[in-house]
Amino acid sequence: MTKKSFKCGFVGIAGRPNVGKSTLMNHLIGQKIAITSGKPQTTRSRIQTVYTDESCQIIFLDTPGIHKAKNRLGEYMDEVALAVLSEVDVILWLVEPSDFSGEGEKFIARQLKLAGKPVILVMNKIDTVDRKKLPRFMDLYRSLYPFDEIVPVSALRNINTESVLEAIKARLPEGHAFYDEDTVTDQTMRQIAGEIIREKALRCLNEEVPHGIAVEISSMKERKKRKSAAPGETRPEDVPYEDPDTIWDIEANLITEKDSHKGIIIGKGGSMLKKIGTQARRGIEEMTGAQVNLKLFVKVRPDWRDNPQLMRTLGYDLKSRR
Ligand SMILES: Nc1nc2c(ncn2[C@@H]2O[C@H](COP(=O)(O)OP(=O)(O)OP(=O)(O)O)[C@@H](O)[C@H]2O)c(=O)[nH]1
Ligand SMILES: [Mg+2]
Repeated sequence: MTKKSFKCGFVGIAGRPNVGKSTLMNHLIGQKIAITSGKPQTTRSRIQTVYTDESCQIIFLDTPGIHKAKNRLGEYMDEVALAVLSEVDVILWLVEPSDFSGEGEKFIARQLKLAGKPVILVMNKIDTVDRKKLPRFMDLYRSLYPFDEIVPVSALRNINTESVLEAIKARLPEGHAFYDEDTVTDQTMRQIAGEIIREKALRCLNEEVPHGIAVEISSMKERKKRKSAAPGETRPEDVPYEDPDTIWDIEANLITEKDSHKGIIIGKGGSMLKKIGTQARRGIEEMTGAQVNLKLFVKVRPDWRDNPQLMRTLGYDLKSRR
């Protein structure tokens, strides 16, 4: 009997903003690593995660939504997304089920042709439409690009997502695993904590305010709980944390570009900042499995989204990514 060969490769997840790229990646790897929200341009950087089973290892690269950039941050995001297309073995183009296709779709189709990789069209959010319409939507996309395969799914409702893995596996090169099976992501705990805070700000705030927010973790320290609790400190036996002996002390700045936005982020009597802080603390506690003390501050950095130096200090730098 011949031994089945192992497959390993990189898969880029690309598409317009808000189509569900990060939701699908989190679902496929079975863990929440990339943040998600109902607002476009949630993902700003390339986020790598690793899926490993007995027959293959898939290294996913989630990317920012490709869009018409209105500032330098937008240009950076588009550059990150387009660079991934040439670095991977297989591309997933995620779209929503609709018969609308415009300049954005044509642009992406042209970039895919340039990349010359196998492309799987993943039509996501099929839970939102009448299934009878799907063949028509697929025909429209087929007229834009000669896909290797088209897979209709709902990442949120877990419909047909296994087929995405099968379609990828069929096109992965043979090879050994690059990472050990415990590796899940290239993101540090500090980066994930910052992203969780940004996610809660995105979800709590409206209009243009959340898009101008960046998060800077100024301090993140782990300490062991004392045997007898200090005032305000919970004793290990009080809370069912996975790691009951540890506390994370985190201080973070919510960076905004306008003075007028600072007041909105803080809210009446500090209520909005408190809401964001409470949700973020819970999210970080889920990630660390330990108690978290989170202190949030709001700082104004005028027009940081058009300032390459400020962008660099906030982690949006193409050079540091490579
Ligand atoms: N109904 C429905 N909603 C979905 C599905 N997949 C994702 N969503 C929702 O779509 C919104 C956007 O999801 P994200 O995963 O953040 O989308 P994205 O493509 O990563 O967005 P950007 O990072 O901004 O490019 C969120 O509110 C998700 O809950 C789906 O299958 N069905
Ligand atoms: Mg995303």
